[in-house]
Amino acid sequence: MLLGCKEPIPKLDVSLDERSLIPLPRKITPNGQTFVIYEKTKVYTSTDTAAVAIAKQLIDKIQTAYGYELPLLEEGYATDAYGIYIGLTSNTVGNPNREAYHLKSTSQQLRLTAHHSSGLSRGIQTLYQLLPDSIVNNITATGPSASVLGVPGVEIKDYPNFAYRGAMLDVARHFFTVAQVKRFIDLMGQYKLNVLHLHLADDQGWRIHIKSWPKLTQIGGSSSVGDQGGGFFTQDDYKEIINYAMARDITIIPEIDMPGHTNAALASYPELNCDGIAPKLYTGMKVGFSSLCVQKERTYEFLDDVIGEIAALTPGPYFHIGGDESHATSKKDYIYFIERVQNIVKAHGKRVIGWEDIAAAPLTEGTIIQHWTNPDTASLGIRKGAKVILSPAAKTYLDMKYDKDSRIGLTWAGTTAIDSAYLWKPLEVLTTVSKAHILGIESPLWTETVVTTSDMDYLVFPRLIAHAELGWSKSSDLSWPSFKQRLQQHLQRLDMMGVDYYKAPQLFTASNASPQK
Ligand code: TNX
Repeated sequence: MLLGCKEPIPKLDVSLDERSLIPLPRKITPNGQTFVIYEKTKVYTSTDTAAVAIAKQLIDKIQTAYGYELPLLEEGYATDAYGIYIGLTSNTVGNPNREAYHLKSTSQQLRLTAHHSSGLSRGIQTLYQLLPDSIVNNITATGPSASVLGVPGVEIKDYPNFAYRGAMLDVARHFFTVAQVKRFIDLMGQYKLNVLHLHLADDQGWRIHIKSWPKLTQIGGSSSVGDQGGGFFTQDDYKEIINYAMARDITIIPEIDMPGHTNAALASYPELNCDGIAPKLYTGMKVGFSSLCVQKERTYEFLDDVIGEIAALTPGPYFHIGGDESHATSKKDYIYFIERVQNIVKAHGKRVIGWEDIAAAPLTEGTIIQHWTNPDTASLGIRKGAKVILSPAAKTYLDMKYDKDSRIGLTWAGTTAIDSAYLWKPLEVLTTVSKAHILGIESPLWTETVVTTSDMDYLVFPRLIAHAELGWSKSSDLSWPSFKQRLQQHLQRLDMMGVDYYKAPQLFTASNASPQK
């Protein structure tokens, strides 16, 4: 106890075993002490805006869950009084990675430091996992909860295995609102994922307003799979999503899939069709039947406008051009098209990402391919100099069923149980690849069978959590029994957040309440 304190700091003894850390940090050294947070605990920050922002996030989170506001002090960071310290420092993790962070708790202090703001964004998530599960509560919804919080004493030095750790949300087959996307960002961010790829246009719907081509959303935004209503993001909506993600250090990657997967655009503007006739809106689930008219100059004026407007709204470095399953485009046309579009994207200052299919075309410098189904095609792209994002369908496609009885989902790539989603080696997916070629992992949620938030939760969780650990944690530390145990412990937190995850029988043993499908 510090001399001079008017009242004693409450006492609490919390063991690290009571907390579940996912993804597993690199280096964890418990010290047997407990840091106690209660309403008088001061939060000190370095003068950096990033440190202040993270401190405010922590204070907000505690206020939302427990109803009291910790005092924030932008002075006194250099002292060593009892308190929480959040700051940018020189590198104390021993790894230059921008997401590296150092977290240390003793009975006297809780310190979160990093040499880059991204490290603070990742580290704060670890701190939330070191707090009781009730940290996810909303006090106005749940009533008063415990107000003295114990953080187990530990030193953590942590940084990611892969730089790119993403999820994809298809808002084209079914539309999801800004609120649903924000909720998704919050959930994925808890597991240190740092990219959200938005699949913004497909045969069944065009979901982002383009001022120079307004019928894209007026007409093309009105449909969905099964004719279950449409929807689209205004440019302000899109900016709102971007800003929300940015505050959590998550990059948004917009995708406009082309030249195939474009029926919604073709239905909106007859001039984009080679025969000048607009097809009907499409509400089925087939792929590979539509194509922009590759030979028409108007097509490239259209794309220059669309890519230009979206690129101008997007602070992240990437623009995804899709390029998959263009079965209605001749190979010659496809190659010509992909070459031209890469140049348009570059002219708007963005780096191109495309599904692995684009490896059939010459790839401009810096183009990234996203592997999904054919390792040979992906390897061809790598030989052409591309880096790769790994989304092997049989392991990472969140829209695959867990087993044949899953209530929604597809099965074209097989079924993917939770252990299967965890048990694969990113370095072994493509034989011709070394770690230097791999940017990271992305888990796509295609939404042909996904309509509600509950549907989304069911397919995404807990598999996305498994992928997050594969992307972040040291590969030699990965262990299914350890992950399974931590995940089982973490389920209560998902329950408290109202996440309607799949209650996989394999996660419920005799000692752990029984599941229902
Ligand atoms: C394949 S993955 C597609 C999507 C579908 C998905 C369904 C990819 C590049 N194309 O158009 O939605 O399968 O799993």
